[in-house]
Amino acid sequence: MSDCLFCRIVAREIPATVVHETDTTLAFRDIAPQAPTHVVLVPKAHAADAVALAAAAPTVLDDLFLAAGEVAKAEGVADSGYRLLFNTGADAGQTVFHAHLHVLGGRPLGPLA
Ligand code: D5M
Repeated sequence: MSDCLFCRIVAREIPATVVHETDTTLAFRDIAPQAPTHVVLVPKAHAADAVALAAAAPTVLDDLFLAAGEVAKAEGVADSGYRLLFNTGADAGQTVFHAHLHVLGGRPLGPLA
């Protein structure tokens, strides 16, 4: 999708700080980090949100979680703990409508709002 921000990052048309890549996923640093570690992981193939991804390509959802574990290890937050988060829809605060898994860590995160 040429008008999708994260498709354009996957296509390397827009720069991002990539920290991990697999055949099906790409992980890059969030442009507005909410924690010392804040990485977003996206499927390379477009899906609007996590539920759409689960319907279209469930194995890629697995790939995202496995990649998130690798990112957490590489970032040094695997032992202390980290948050995995999919915002889904406008009321949840989803602003980019290409499924993405946030990996947040590096400080105590507190309860969800
Ligand atoms: O999360 C969308 C996230 O995407 C939000 O935390 C900012 C991040 N973002 C937006 N543009 C970029 C670029 N260009 N690079 C890296 N990160 C970016 P949401 O769950 O939809 O609110």
